[in-house]
Amino acid sequence: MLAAVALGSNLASRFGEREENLRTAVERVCSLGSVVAVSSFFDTEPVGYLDQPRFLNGALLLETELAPIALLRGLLAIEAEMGRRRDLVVAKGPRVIDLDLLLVDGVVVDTPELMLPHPALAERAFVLEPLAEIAPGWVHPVTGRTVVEMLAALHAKQ
Ligand code: PH2
Ligand code: MG
Ligand code: MG
Repeated sequence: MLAAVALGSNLASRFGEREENLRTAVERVCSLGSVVAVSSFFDTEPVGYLDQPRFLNGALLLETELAPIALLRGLLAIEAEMGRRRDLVVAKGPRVIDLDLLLVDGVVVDTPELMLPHPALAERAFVLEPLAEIAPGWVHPVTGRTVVEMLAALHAKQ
């Protein structure tokens, strides 16, 4: 199955600055399947919780045999191994690495542990912009909109 994953970082870590964090995460995601595309990395203004450093955001496409829930757990394990702490910090606050599962083929899931497509996908330019580079025509299985259409709709709103 093909999956789309968002990457974000706005803190330095033992791996280096934000860019090294994203590159390290991409390398580690290779253990979950085959990474078939990686976007450029975009320097972005923090959204939501504003009092934090700027983010570096990107996206990748992963061809994987893992079921969506196993893939999610694999991504969370990589975040934890890279030093992401969920216990000490504010929600939506600064992080060494954030790996969000955005889309898996035509899969729609709505459980407490996993929602697919990612519920905030259509609202986040910092996710749609990099995704539009590597999967412009990927269709949201609920709204029927492509990534490029979602991005255009978001820009039209702002
Ligand atoms: N992630 C958040 C909250 N705000 N802003 C930007 N620019 N990029 C992010 O990845 C981001 C954010 C929570 O996941
Ligand atoms: Mg996350
Ligand atoms: Mg996130």
